[in-house]
Amino acid sequence: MSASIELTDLPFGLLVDERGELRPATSKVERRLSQMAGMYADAEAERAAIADGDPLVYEVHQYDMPQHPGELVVCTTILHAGKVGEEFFMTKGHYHEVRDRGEVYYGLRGEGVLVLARNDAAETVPIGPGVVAYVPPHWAHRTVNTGSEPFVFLAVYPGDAGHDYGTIETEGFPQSVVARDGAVLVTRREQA
Ligand code: S6P
Ligand code: ZN
Repeated sequence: MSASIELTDLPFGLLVDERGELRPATSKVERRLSQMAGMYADAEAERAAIADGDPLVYEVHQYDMPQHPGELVVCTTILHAGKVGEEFFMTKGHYHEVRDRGEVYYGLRGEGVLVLARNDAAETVPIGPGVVAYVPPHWAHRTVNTGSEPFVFLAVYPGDAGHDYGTIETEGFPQSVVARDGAVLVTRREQA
């Protein structure tokens, strides 16, 4: 770590609301379905949805920090409601580039599931308003909106964690979350 890195040495407050607005935010990311092509099990439904308007799946609003382990990044995710085939809208999912960096999520609105994977192990944690969910170091993580309104949560993670999307793009998650017979079901993922 460079000694010249500029650390944030003054306290401050951010305003967050249940819509996921973070004020101020220093960066915003929008992910449309075409930017996560190949991640849903039903390839035909995925192609059709991209052709039919390419829906906005989620947004991330972030207050960026120096890439230093002592700093904490704060961001919100607004994961919209929808399905591709029977699979609920979800984030791409990632490992932290620095594998031993954990993370905390805090539910603000809607209903969702945090899906985690490590080696052959798989776990899920339901998140709703007021729930604090813990992502331990070394676990890949993604969220899924299992409701009919936006699923919104706040996340806090170390400044140097980084994001490894490539491993998930190659290997996928062992579990997917689907709507079947009117119920929310966590299933063994069928590869696309
Ligand atoms: C960052 C944290 C979240 C996700 C966001 C979008 O470490 O886990 O802010 O970035 O939910 O998911 P993804 O997988 O596209 O980064
Ligand atoms: Zn993360």
